[in-house]
Amino acid sequence: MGALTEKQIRAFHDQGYLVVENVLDEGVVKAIEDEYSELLDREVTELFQTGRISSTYPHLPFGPRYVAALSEEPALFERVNISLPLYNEDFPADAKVHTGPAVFAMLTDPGLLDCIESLIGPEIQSNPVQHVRIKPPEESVPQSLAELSYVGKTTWHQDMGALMDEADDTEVVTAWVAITTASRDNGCLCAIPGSHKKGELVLHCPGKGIAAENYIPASVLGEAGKKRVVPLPVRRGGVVLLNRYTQHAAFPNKTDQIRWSFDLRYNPAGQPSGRPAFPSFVARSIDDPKSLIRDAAQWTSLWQEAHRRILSGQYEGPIFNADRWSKNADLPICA
Ligand SMILES: O=C(O)CCC(=O)C(=O)O
Repeated sequence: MGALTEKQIRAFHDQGYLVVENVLDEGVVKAIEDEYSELLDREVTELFQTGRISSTYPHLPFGPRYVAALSEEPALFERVNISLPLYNEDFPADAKVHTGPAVFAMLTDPGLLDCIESLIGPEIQSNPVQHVRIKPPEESVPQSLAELSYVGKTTWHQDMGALMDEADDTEVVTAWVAITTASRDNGCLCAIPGSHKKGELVLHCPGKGIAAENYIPASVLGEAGKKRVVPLPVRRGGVVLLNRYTQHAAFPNKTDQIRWSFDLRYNPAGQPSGRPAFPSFVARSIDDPKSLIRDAAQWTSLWQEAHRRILSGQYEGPIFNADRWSKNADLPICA
């Protein structure tokens, strides 16, 4: 049964976004923090043992420890992500994807799936376009990651623009989950109300430093668009739901603490995900309960298999749809 009221569903369809507080129980959020503390501990130990960082920073709490290790080894962000890397070239044989039980519990959380069910019905597939974004205070972001939205700034975009064309008719919904309370000061999302209504992609430019960071140029956003920007603060455990065409971005983190979120995506079961290299799974189903993935071990093996197929060349296509916007690189509007 869906969790959202008629009024909330109407607001989502009118505005293209909806902030829902108190979706995840404190226990679910705390389990993620504990799991990530252990993950960070393992990662910094390995980085230290292989001489890539000068200390494991054992006495620091999670946020400062992550920031300290990241400043020495920017690749750390990729080692804690819940996705494999998005590039084909030089795909790392030892690429990591974090698929722990606490993250799986969040992905399949009944309260979260109830919200999604209100929007797309009860046959729900977890879409593998998903990331963790642990954002340091702006001045502590390593220079090489400043343009990368996992760590640094998030420019204006529509989520549909990051998918392969195969997903053009897919009704994917983004669920942006706050692990730390997100405020305007620490870099919450912001959106332009109603910007999804045409149901089409506007022009994006390929990112300047990082091509995969597609952005909508200021002139396409227009003065009117910029004036209508709405900040979307949300407390820890709350969720921001986004239509696939909603134009949105995130504010920079101006505080001295990390800002931590996960962005997850769900689509009606059976629709293409837009990232065929990576595994989708059925998270809720009445019609076909046998198709459900029920634990993190099963989910982990799906990612392991995806990794193997990419490395062996069995998966031959691009991982990310770079072609969608790269052709715009020379347009004056993208200069
Ligand atoms: O958290 C962020 O900075 C950006 C997330 C985002 O834009 C998304 O999930 O589509």
